[in-house]
Amino acid sequence: TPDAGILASDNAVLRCEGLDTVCELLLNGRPVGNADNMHRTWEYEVSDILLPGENTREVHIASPLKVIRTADAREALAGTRDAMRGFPHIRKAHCMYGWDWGPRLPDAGIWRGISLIGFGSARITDMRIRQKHVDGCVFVKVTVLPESNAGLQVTMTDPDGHTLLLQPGEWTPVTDPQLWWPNGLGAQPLYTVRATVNNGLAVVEAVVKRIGLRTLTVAREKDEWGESFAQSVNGVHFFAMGADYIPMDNILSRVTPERTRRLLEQCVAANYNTVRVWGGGYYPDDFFYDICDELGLVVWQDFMFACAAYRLTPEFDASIRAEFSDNIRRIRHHACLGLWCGNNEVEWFHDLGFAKEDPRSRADYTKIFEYILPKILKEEDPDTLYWPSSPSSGGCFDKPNDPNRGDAHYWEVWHGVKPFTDYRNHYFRYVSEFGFQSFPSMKTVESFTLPEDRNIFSRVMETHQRNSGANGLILLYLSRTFRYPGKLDDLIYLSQILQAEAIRYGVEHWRRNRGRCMGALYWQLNDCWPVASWSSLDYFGRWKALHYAAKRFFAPVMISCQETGETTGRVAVTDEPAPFETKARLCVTNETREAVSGTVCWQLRDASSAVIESGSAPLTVPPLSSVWLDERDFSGIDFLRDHVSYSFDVGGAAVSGGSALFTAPKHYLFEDPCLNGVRQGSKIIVTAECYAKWVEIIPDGDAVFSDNFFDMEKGCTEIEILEGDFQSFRLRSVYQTASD
Ligand code: BMA
Repeated sequence: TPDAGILASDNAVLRCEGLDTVCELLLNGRPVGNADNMHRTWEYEVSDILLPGENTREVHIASPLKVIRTADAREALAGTRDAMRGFPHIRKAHCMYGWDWGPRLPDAGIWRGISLIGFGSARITDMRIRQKHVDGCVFVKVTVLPESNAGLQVTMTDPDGHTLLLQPGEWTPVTDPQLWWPNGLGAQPLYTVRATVNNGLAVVEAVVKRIGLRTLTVAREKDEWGESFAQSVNGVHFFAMGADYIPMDNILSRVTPERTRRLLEQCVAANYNTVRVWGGGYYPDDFFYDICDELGLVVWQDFMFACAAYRLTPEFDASIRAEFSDNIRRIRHHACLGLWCGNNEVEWFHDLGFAKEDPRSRADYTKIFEYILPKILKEEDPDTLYWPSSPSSGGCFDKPNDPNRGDAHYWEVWHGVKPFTDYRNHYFRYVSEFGFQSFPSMKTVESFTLPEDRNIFSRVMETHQRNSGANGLILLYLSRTFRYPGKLDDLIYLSQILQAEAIRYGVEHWRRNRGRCMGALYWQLNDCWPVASWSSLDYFGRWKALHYAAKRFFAPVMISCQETGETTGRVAVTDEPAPFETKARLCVTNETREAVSGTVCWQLRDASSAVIESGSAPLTVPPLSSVWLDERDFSGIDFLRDHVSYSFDVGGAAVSGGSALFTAPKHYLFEDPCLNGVRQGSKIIVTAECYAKWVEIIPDGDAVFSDNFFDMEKGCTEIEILEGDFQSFRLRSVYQTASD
């Protein structure tokens, strides 16, 4: 039922922000239009059809399976086999047709709001906000379309509530600008820009957008290794730390602002400064970007194309152009927007020859991602970097995954079965994907299994593992690292430790080599259903070991150890039996804008925790840099019994620390740490009688702790309960998981 205002307006439009996907709309039985792209907004003029009182709206949606099957029968397009054949034909989130972590559930429906809008000549069709930073001064220019709007007023309110009047279309200086920074580098002050049209009696149109004053781009400079790729905020190059984000739910309407905020807050809790919105899903809702603005999470934004070849028919061309403009206009003003990226792995897909059955596809690729899209962006958002693909070296199929230029996806650990230590052979300029799978926690497994299904090779559990061969890969890496576990629960725990260790190896190495490498985004942050996957937070938001590890290896000030030992020399004990060295080199990385002074402490200890040798040294780490300490030679130690523990202490307390073995954990002669834990208010005090590795506190409900899956020496450790709904808990470490 339209209100009187709408009926009295000159124009009435039905605005549909999410139609999924191929459909026809009817109002009062009369056709008003069609739609075929879920990623864009559709508007239909309905003034002639609208009636006073009740109106009937119908949306007839075609089967998303029939649509792709018919199109693919006409012309087959190459695409990843993890999704249903034909998925590149339709502008619908690819992963709805399945992915190597998602089910094949291409549902359909109205997935975002539909509204009826009435307006006269005063409608604001677009508001664009640009900013210029010159010698510490910030200028803002707001352009409102159509420019002919009479009675237009534009204001900007600063974070303290002071309002400034802006002249539309003019550059206006901002006094005392408060700059926006990513998480870990500074605060996130936000300004509100408001455009209103007053017809003399009342405000008839209002558009409000929130911005942050900052420059945000990617620095690409020629250097001794090739060409850098470093995110840069307000002129400061920073190391990007975070992960790749996929749709949060297979049922799209379940994604709420509350769930999104919760997910993104967990990113901040793990010290992220960046998230990459991966191109096989959909463009997130406005609230996603609002929350990223507030939390200081820089967004690497892919356009929605992934792992496929596309055919640029005239209809497809028109459809994606509209999709690009809609989404660029919707997202471009956000403080968090770090860069636009054409697609996920499509340039690489062609370069690897995966589109070979499709000779036109290279030409179509070039036209879409190196002509149409950059041209639209030049018009609509020239201030944000456009990067043609991920990974890419800048386009033209010129070695898209070159380690010395642009961003890289590195999958030799995991898909290529290389050992974790292989990360250290690669420096990359910015790693936008690398990952390792694990099983979700036992509680999550229980949510989709019956007791008789609780075996990773059961039919139900295999259905919740979408990457063929992945269970075998987990077991292979397990065999290289741990002793054979006795129970599913321990297997899950060890799979999570493997995952955390894999990613830690990579990130610590790249942060140690900060400057050459300037970003590490692991695959992947989250899940869209309960599944075995590369995520660090499972579908229910439960922290896997990797998320706790991320909190440590993404800590703004982090100490890490580059050890040399049996595992860096050979994968299996039967490999080349030449003697290997036992050495360790510590490094402290500071990703803040202030220098940090403290003390580096290390101890060589045996399995009982007894100190064999130790040392400490004061160290000042300049802002945004890594400082290596001298390498220490531990030759002659008992590498099966001895390990190194280390910490960086500031003001008497360790801000970062860890321990390193010189052999695989399965061969280290762990002793029983006799773990004991006591709850004291909001804390759990854990005591160990000797060295304990990857200590897990396992509550009987859900909880988030200040740390978990941590290493400790003989003594006690205080762990904070940050969130918790549990009665009791138990403890385990790797010592307890070996079966007889
Ligand atoms: C990358 C991603 C995804 C995939 C992941 C794991 O290529 O872009 O397509 O889920 O690898 O295989």
